[in-house]
Amino acid sequence: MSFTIDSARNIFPNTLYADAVPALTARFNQLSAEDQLAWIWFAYLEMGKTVTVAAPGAANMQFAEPTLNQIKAMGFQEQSQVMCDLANRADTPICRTYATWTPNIKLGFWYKLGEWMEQGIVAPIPEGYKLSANASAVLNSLIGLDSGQQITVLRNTVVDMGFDPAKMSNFKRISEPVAPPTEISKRTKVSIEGVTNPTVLSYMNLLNANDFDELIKLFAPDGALQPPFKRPIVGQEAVLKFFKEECPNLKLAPERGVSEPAEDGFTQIKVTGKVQTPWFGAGVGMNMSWRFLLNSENKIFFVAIDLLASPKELLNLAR
Ligand code: 45D
Repeated sequence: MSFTIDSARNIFPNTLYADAVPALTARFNQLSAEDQLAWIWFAYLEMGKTVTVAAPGAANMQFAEPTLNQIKAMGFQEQSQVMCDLANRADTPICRTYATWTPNIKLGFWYKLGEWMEQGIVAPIPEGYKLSANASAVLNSLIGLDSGQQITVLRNTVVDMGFDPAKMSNFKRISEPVAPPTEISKRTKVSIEGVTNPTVLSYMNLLNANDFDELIKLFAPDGALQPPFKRPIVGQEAVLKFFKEECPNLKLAPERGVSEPAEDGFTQIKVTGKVQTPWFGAGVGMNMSWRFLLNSENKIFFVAIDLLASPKELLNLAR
């Protein structure tokens, strides 16, 4: 019996991922649009006490500029309406434009609006706005999570706003220019306690160097990558597109792992360690695992990336 993508998803099945994140995201989605916007505002303020959002240099902002200028020119009431529409996933021109942006552009857009709200250029959350009891409870749960899980919840809320692309007939994600990879002489090399497999080491090093064209060659043609809380992305073309759209400037710091033979000449390797996003830099180290399944040619047939439930999971390398 040979592996399928579905069976591959179950390697190292006792990996405990941060299920608090989808649980909280689901509770957030039950809130009214007004409550959602205020909730994010309070969550953002609360998190700002411990972590700082780094440069909005993380996003190609030129794509959001026309929409931002349009919003800037509106009165407060109209601005509030736009923000509510985004939270409501309404069918409006701005919500349709928003849907075509990559997660980084969406984050950069809100980063700018947040700045403008503070400066009084965009309608603020009304002074004295009181969250519903439900929203307050959801906020308290968020505050109880580690910072890596908090920023993931926040990212989810932003990424899910706007009109639903599945309902758009002519949907086309904008494609951002991809920055050139890091010069060879400036690249770093990871080392992973317990893992010497060259494919796994190259995966980390090439991702850290933004060298996606070389990185994709480590995958089998029908290979798959499963991002945290997502279904697998299947095939070299789709995975490469994902790398270019969502993975520039990540910093992977794997720490340890195990490698063992699996059936049919496959090898399964689990690695744990930290990941930084360009948005928060060294301020937030997310506890992550990579579960690789390599075929007999040492190509990646499957890799799942999980956000771990707790730092303790960094030491869980059991099958
Ligand atoms: O609504 O090996 C206001 C893969 C109020 C690739 C606001 C990976 C109103 C393979 C405050 C203005 C990618 C899978 C809003 C590895 C309002 C691989 C603004 C993993 C919205 C390792 C809110 C990568 C704002 C990972 C500005 C795990 C919110 C990457 C900003 C994770 C939130 C990245 C930001 C994460 C969140 C980034 C900037 C979790 C960023 C989160």
